[in-house]
Amino acid sequence: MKLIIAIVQRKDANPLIDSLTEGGFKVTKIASTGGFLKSGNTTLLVGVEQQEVDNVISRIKEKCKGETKSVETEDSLAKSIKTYDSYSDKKEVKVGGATVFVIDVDKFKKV
Ligand code: 2BA
Repeated sequence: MKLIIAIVQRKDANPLIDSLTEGGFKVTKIASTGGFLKSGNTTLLVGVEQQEVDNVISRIKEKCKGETKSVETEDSLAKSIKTYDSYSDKKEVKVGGATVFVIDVDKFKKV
């Protein structure tokens, strides 16, 4: 068995969960925060048999399209408020898409 951990944008989470549940997969949704942007994202946990991993990853790819955006980090906003100037620390980052980890599960039990 494998545990798929997918970190996705919040807006993509529900369409992806719908796709996964339609496919017969069980999903847990966790509210999470990215360490770099310090903004909310969503982490999904999906426990599957090995042969289903590619099916899940293709559903993730279909629902989570990436794009490059110029964003202002929370830190730079805080600096800007503190100094009352037009300090800008925008970063070009790829947002969307998904960060996916596939982990071996030693034991799976419901007790
Ligand atoms: P964040 O840490 O908020 O990162 C958001 C995006 O900012 C990243 O997108 C990447 O494009 C950029 N970024 C992150 N760290 C950077 C840095 N030190 N310098 C320049 N740009 C940087 P993704 O790579 O698609 O990651 C999306 C979210 O997935 C991350 O949000 C984080 O929550 C999670 N993530 C990504 N890689 C991870 C890892 N190795 N371990 C744990 N979580 C990870």
